[in-house]
Amino acid sequence: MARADRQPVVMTIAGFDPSAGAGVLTDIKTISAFGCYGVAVVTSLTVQNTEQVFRAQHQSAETVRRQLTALFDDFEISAVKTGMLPTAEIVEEVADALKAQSTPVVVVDPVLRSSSGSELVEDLAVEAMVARLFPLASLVTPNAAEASRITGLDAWDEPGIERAGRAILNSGAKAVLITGGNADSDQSRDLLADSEGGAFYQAERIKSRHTHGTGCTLSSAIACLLAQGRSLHEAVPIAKRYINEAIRNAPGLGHGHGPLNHFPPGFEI
Ligand code: PXL
Repeated sequence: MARADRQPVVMTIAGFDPSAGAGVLTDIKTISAFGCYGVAVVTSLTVQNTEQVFRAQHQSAETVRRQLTALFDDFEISAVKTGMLPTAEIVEEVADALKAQSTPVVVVDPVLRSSSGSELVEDLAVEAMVARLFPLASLVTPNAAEASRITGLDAWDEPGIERAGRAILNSGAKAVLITGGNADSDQSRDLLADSEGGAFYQAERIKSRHTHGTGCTLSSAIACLLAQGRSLHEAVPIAKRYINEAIRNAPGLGHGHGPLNHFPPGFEI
C-alpha cells in the first residue's frame, strides 16, 4: 500500500453547496480526481441550486475552530485551500489555525459571490482576509471581479490586471493568479505573478453556461499539484487544462449554471 501511504491530505475550508456545483463538495471531487485525500471544514451551509442561492447559514467561529482542531489533530495536512469565508470571525479562526500549523501550502480563493450573482461574504470578512490570510498564502486566486473589489483597481484589461496583481502581492501573498480578465476575448488569459515577475497563461475560452464552481475547482486542483511537489508554473497550466476538459464534458444538469465533470474522460495529469 505504498501508494496510499504517500497520498497527500488536502483540506478545503469553504461553504457547502447542496447542488455540489461549488464549495466543499466540488473541492472534494477535484481533490479525489488529482489523487489526493480530501477533508473539509464547512464555513456556511448554503441553500442553492444551479439557478440561485436561497440562503446561507454561516457557521459560528467556534464550530469552524472545532472542525479545524479535529482534523489538524488527526491528519498531516499537506495543503489547505480556502473558499467561502463568510465572516471576519471565521477568517480569524482560519488564520490562527494556519499560522499555528505552519501549513506548507495555502491556496486562498477569495470567493465573494456565487456564479448566480449572490454576495456570499460580509465586507468585514474581505478586509480580514486581506489582512490576515493573504500574508499566509502561497497563492491567492481571485477572478477579475474579485481582484477589482479587493484592490479597488480596475482589473479588466492587462495593465489593470498587472496593477491589481502587484497590489495583492503587496498585501503579503507569495503569488497571485488573476483569472477571467478580458472577458470579450475568445482566449482566457490568466496572470500568474510572484516576486520574480508575472506571466500570462492562455487557454481557449469555452462558451458554456456550465461554469458553476470553476473557481473552486481551479484553486483545489492547484493546491493538490503543489502538495504533490509541482511548482506554480507547472501547476497552473495543468489546472487550466483540467478546467477546460471539466467544462467541455459538463453533464448538462440543472436549469442555471450547471456543474462541471470532475472526472473528464481522457484527462491525464
Ligand atoms: O463559486 C463560488 C462559490 C464558492 N463557495 C460556495 C458557493 C459558491 C458559489 O455558488 O456556493 C459555497
